[in-house]
Amino acid sequence: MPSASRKLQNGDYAQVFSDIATLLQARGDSVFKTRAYSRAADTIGNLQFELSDAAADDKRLREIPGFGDAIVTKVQELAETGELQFFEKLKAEMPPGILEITQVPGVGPKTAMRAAEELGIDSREALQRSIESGEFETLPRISNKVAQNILRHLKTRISQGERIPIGTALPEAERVMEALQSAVKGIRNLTCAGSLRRHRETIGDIDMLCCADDPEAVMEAFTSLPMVRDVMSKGATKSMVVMDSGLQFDLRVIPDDAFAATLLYFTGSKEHGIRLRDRANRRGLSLNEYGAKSIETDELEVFACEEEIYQRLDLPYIPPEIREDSGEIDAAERDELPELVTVEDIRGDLHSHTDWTDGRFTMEEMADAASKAGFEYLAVTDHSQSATVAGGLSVDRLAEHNEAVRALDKKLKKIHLLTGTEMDILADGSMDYPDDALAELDVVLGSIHSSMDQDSKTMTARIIAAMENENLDIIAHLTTRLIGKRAPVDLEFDTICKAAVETGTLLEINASTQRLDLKDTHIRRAMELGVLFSIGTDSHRVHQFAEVRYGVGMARRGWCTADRVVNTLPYTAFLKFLSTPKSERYAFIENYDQRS
Ligand code: DGT
Ligand code: CA
Ligand code: CA
Ligand code: ZN
Repeated sequence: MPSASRKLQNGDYAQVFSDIATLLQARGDSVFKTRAYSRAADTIGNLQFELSDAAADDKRLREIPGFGDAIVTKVQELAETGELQFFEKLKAEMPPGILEITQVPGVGPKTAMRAAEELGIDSREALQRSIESGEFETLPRISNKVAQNILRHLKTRISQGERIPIGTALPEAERVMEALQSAVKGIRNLTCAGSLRRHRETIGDIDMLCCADDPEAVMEAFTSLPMVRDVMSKGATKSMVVMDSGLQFDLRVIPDDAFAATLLYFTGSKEHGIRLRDRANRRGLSLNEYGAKSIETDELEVFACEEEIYQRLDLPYIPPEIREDSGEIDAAERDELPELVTVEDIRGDLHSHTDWTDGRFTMEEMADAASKAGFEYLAVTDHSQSATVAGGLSVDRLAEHNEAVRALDKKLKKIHLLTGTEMDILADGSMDYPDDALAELDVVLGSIHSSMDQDSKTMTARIIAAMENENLDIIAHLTTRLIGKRAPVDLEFDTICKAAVETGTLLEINASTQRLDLKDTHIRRAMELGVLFSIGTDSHRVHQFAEVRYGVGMARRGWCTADRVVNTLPYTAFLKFLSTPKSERYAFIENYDQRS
C-alpha cells in the first residue's frame, strides 16, 4: 500500500533520483538520460525549501533548474504516494544489490552490474568474499590493485552514505591538526577545507591542506599519527587515511603560492566552484588549483589569499558557509552579501540547564563556565513541571530556583544571571506554568517535548497558541529533531515564522550538536520572512558553552546577520529588550542603534 503518512524530505527525493541514475547507468542507458536524474538529485540537495511543500505547485517546480516533465511528474507522484512506480519497476528488473554495492567507493554502476550478472554478487558481504577468493579480479578492467582498494573500503565500512555529524567531525579534525603540528616541524597554513569549512551539519570526509618545506616528512607524520587506523594511500604530497573513529581524512601539501587557489578549490562547494570558473572564463581566465591562467597567453597568475581571487573576479569575499551556489554569487555581484553573525558577536546565552533539573553541574559551576566561555549574561532555564523525566520544577521549586539565581547573580562579578525556564508547550498549546509564575521570569523558552507525532496542522496551531502568550519569549529547538536519531516534527514553517513576527516571539537557533535546530535552510527562510532569533547552547554540562560556534555556523549558513540575533545585544540593551512588551520587540530591534 502506498503511504503518504510521512512527509518526504528533500534528501529522500534526492536519494530516489540518484538511485535511478545509478540503475540506468548500470543498465547501460545513455549518459544524456542518466545525467538528468543525477543532476536533479544534486539540485534537490541544494534547494532552500521543502520540495514536499512545493509539489502541488507545478509552476514553482518547473522553475527549478533541470526540472522538465520527467522529473516534475516523478516528484509529484512521490509527494502524493510516497512511492514511484518507475523506480519500483526499475529496481525489480535489475539484479538485487546494485544499489548497495555501488555505495562502496571504487565500485561504479558498470562494475556493479558485471559483478551481479557474472558473479552473482548481490551484497557487500558477497563482494568481500569474491575479492578475498580472487574471483572478483577475473572481471574485465579489475586489477589486483583495484580489487584490494575496494576491499579496504569494505573493511573500514566507509561508504558514501555514511556522514558524520559536524559535532563529532570538527573536534576530531582539531585534534588531528594539533597532533600533526606537534608531530612534525615546519607545517604552515594547516587548514580544513571541504564541507567542514563550510560548516555543513554532516561531513562526508575531511579535506586538509597545508604548506611545508618537507612534504614527505609531513606525509610520514600524518600516516603514522596514533589515531590512524588504516592508510588508504600515501604519496609524496597527498595521503588518505581512516581514523579509529571511522572518519576519513585527506591531507595535501601545497606549494605556498598555490595555497589560496587550492583552498578555494577544496572548500567547495563543487557547484560554487563551477560558477566561479565560469565567471573566470568570461574574463579570459582559467581558474585552477594553482591560480588563474590566462586563456590567451597561458600565463599563470597566483594569489596570496582567497580575497584576492574573488577580487580578480570582481566579487567581494564570499564566506565559506554560504558557498553553496544558492544565490551567493548574484548577491555578491550586487554587493548585497549579508554581514554574517560571528561567534564574537554573541554576548549572552539564553538556554542552559543545571542540576536543579537534568543538568549535570551546579548553578555556580555553570555560571562560572559561561563566564569563562566569554558570555556577559546567562539565562538559567531549567525544565518545567511536566518534563518529569528531566526532573522538571514545580511552581514552588521554580520560585526557589528564581531566588537562587538572583542570589547567585548578586555574588558574581563577571557574569549577569537571568531567571528563566525551558517550559513545555503542552499538547493543546497551553503553558506548563500559570501566567503569574511566567510573568516573574526574565526569559521564558517554550519547547515541544511531548506529543511530537501530531499532524502538521495541529502542531502548527499548538505552537502558534503558545506564541500568543505574552510571557513566552522564545520557541526553543522548534522542530525537535535529533540529528541521525529523530525526525523533525511536522509543521508549517512559513506559517509559524509569520506568527513569530506578528506576536513578537523569537525563534531559537539551538546550537547543541545533536540538535542544530533551526537548521540552515530554515534560518534562511525565516530571515526572508523577517524573523528574529536567539542562539542558545542548551548546555547541560560546563563544556557545552563552547558549542555556541555550531549554532553560529548554522546561522551563517542561513545568511543570518548579527542584528537579527537578540543575544548579540549588550546586557543593558538586552534588559531593555526584555522589558519591552512583546508586540513592540521587533520594532525595538529594528530601531536599535549599535552605537548607542
Ligand atoms: P563531503 O565530504 O561529502 O561532506 O563534502 P565536500 O564538499 O567536502 O566534498 P568532497 O570531500 O567530495 O570534496 C571537497 C571539495 O573539493 C568540494 O567541496 C569541491 C572540490 N571538488 C571535489 N570534487 C570536485 C569536482 O568534481 N568538481 C569541482 N569543481 N570541485 C570538486
Ligand atoms: Ca569532504
Ligand atoms: Ca574529500
Ligand atoms: Zn529542550
